[in-house]
Amino acid sequence: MSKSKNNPAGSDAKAAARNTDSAPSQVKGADDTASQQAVQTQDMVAGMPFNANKAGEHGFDNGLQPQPGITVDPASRLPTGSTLSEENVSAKTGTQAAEGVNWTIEALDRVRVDSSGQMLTTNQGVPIADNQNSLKYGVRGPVLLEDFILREKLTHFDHERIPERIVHARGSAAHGFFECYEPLTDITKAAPFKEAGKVTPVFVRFSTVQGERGSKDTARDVRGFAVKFYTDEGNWDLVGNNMPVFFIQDAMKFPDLVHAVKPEPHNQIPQAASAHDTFWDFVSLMPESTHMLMWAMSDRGIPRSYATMQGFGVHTFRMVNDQGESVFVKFHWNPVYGTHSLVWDEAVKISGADPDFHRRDLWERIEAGAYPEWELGLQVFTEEQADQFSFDILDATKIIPEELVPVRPVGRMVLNRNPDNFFAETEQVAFCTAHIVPGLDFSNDPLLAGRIHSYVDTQITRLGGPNFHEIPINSPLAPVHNNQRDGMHRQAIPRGRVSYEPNSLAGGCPFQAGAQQGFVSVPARIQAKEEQGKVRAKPEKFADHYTQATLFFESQSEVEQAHIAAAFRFELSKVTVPAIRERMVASLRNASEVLAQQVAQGLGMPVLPDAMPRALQTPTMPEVTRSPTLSLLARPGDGSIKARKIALLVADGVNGQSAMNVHAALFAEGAVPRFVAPRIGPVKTSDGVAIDADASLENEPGFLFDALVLPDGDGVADALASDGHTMEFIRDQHRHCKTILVMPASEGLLEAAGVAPTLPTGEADPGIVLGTDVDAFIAAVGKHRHFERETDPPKV
Ligand code: HDE
Repeated sequence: MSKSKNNPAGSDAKAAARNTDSAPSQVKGADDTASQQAVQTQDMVAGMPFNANKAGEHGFDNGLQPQPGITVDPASRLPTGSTLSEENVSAKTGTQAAEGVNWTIEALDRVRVDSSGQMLTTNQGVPIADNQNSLKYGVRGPVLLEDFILREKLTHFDHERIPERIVHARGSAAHGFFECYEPLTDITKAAPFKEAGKVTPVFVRFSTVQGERGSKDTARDVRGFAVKFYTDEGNWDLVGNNMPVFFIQDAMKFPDLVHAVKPEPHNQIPQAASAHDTFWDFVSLMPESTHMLMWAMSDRGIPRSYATMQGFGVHTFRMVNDQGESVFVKFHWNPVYGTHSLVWDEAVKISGADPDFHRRDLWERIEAGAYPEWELGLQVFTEEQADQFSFDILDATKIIPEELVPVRPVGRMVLNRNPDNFFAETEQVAFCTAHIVPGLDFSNDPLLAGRIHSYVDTQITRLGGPNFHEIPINSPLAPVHNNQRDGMHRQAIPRGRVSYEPNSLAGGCPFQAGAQQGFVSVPARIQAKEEQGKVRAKPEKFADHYTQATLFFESQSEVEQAHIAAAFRFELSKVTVPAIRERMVASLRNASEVLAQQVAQGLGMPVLPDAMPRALQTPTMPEVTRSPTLSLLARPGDGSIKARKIALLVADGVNGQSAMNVHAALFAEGAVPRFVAPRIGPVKTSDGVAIDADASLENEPGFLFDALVLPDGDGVADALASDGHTMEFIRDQHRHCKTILVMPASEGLLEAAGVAPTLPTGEADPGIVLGTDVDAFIAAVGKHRHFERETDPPKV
C-alpha cells in the first residue's frame, strides 16, 4: 500500500469509494471497506459482460425450457449490501441480514404475542401508567388534546373493522396438516405428494356463501372448503366447496348470481337465504344451474358440522410430473366421520338458539381432541379420455361419475389446532385460486379463469393493498425473493440497491429458476382450427343442462329425494311472484317429472306448466344413470359416536347413580353428554349421588343435541313434565329422527309428548330404545338418524 506523502494510505481510492455520485475511470483498492466494496462490485459486474440468456428467450421450444438466470458470485457480502453501516447493531435494527433469509416468512411464532406478566404499553412500547382515565385539566376539567394515550387507543379502535368478504363472509378456520400416503411422482412433482408420510402444514377455512359476517351458520347454502397448503415450494390454495359443481359455467355470470342471491337491494332482506324472488328469478332463467340446485336443495345444503361434509376442488385441474407430462385431476375430500346433515326444521331452530353452531362445533371438536379428518382422493384422467366423455370436463356444472373415473385415495388431512386469534388468522387469511405450485396447473375452465383473476383483486381492497401476502397467516414457509417493492404496509426490508432483473450489480440475484426448479405452465397446445378465433361463446356440450341433474336426483335414497322436493317447495313458496315458481317447475320437468310433480303439488299448482324448452334438443346419452356414491348415506362413517352431543334430562327425584353410569358410558365413547335440568345447578337425586346440571331446558333446547336420554327415578318424570320445555325437547328429538333412550320411569313422558315408540308402519322404532340398554342406545346413536320415522308433514 502506498504511504507516499502525497497519497497517505491510498486516500484517493478511499475518497472515491465514498462518493455516491461518480467514480474514477479505474477502481483502485485500499485498506478500507468502502474501497473493497467498490473493487468487488466492479469485479462482480465485469463477470457478466453480456446477457447470455437473451438468445434463448425466443421461439416456442425455448419457451418450454427456460434456462436458469446467469449469476456471478460476489467475492464477499460487501457488494450486495445496502449499507456499510450494517455492522452497527441495536435492539431495534437487529443484526446484519442473514444470507439468503427473508424473516417476513417463517412460522407464526414470529408474531405471536403473549402478554402474561407484561406491562400495558402504547403501540410505541411506552408503558401506560393509567388505563382508566383520560387526561383532564383538573378532575372535573376538560379533557386535554395532548392525551396521546387516549387518542391512540380510540383511533385504533375506530379502524378495527376491515371490509368483509363479498361472498363467504361468514366462516371459521383451523390449522392442521396434510399427510401423503405414497409418492405420486408418476403424475405430479408437487411438493406435498413427493414421499409417503410427507407432512405439509395447512390452514383450512369453512364458510357459508350468502350471509354476512355475523349471519347464522345453519342457513341452507353452499359451504366453502378452502385449504391453504404451506408447501416447500410455495403456497397452494385449493379453494373448493362442499358440492362438486357450481351454478354457472362462465365467470361473466358470477356477479349476477351473487347479486341475485344476496339480500335484495331495496330492503336488504332476506339475510343468508336463497328463498326469495331474485334468486329464483335468476336461476330459473339459467337452466345450467339445475344440477347445482339439486345439490343445494339436498341435505348437503344444511350440514350437521364442517367435520361431516365432503369437499371438492370443483374445477378440473392438471397435475404435471418431472418430465412435463400432464394429466387432468379432480380433487375430493372425504370425511372420516362420515357425511351427516341436519334436517330443515332443525336447521331453522338452531339458527335462533345457536347461530354459531358450526363454528362452535369445529372449535369444540379440536379442543376436545376429536380432530376433524378427511381423506384426499383424486380422479385422474387423460385428455384422450376426457374427449370421449359425454360431457365437457371444462364445464363446472358437471361431475365425473366415480363409476367412470374412480377416486384414488392419496393422503389425509387432520385439523388439530384452533387459531390463537380469529381476526389475525381466520379473517385475514387470503385464499386465491392463482396460488399453485410446480406440479399443478389449471385447465381451461372459463369459470376458473375468472377466479384466477378475482381473488388477488378482492384481497387488495379487503386487506388494504398489494402486500397481503406478508400478513403472517398468508406468508409462505418457502423462501420469497423477488424485485417487487413498496406499497401499503410493506414489511420486508430488502438489502441492497437492486430491484430489477437482469442485473449484474447484485450478481444477477435473485435469478430466474429455470424449467428444472421453477413453475412452467403446461403448453396445452391447441390445434389451429378455422373456428378458433376470438369468440364469446360456449362449447356445444355445455348446453346439456339436465342429464346430470337427473343423475343426481335418481342416485339419492328415497328420504333424500323427499328432502329435495320439500326444499324446493319451501324455497319456492317464499317466492312472491307465481310466474317465477312456474318457470322453475317448468325447468324441473326436464330433470325429473316425479320431482316436478311433487314440487308443483306442494305449491298449490294443480296443472303442471309445459316443460321448459331445452337448449339441447336431443339429450346426451350418459355413461352412468345411477351413481350410488352421490347419496349422503353412502358414507356413514365408522359408526362411532365421537363428538356427538347427548342430552341427559335430569330433575329432582332422578336416580343419580343410573344417570351417572349412562353419562360415563357415553363419555367413554368420546361423546359429549350433558346433564340438562329445568334450571342449572345441583339436582336433588333420589340416592344422594351429586348431579350438577350445566345446561337447562331453557338455555339448551332439544334440537341442539344429537340424542336424548330420559332418566330413571321416582318422581323425576313428574318434575320434568311440569316444565313445558320438556315436551318440546322430546318432540324435536323425535321429529328430527334422533335416538332416544327411555328409561323405565320416563315412559309416561313419551306419551305425554304425544310420541309413539313405534314407526308409522307400526313396527318398533329402532331409534327409541326402551329400558336401560346403553350399548343398544350407543349403537343407535352411531346411525346418526332414523329416517324410517319421518313423515311429511310431521305427525308430532
Ligand atoms: Fe369464490 N370468491 N368466486 N368460488 N370462493 C371468493 O374471495 C369468485 C367460486 C370460494 O375462506 C372471494 O377472498 C368468482 C367457485 C370460497 O376466504 C372472491 C367466481 C367456488 C371462498 C371470489 C367464484 C368458489 C371464495 C370473496 C366465479 C368453488 C372463500 C372473498 C368465477 C370451487 C375463501 C375472497 C375463504 C371467495 C370470487 C366462484 C369458492 C370475490 C369471481 C366456483 C371457498 O374473490
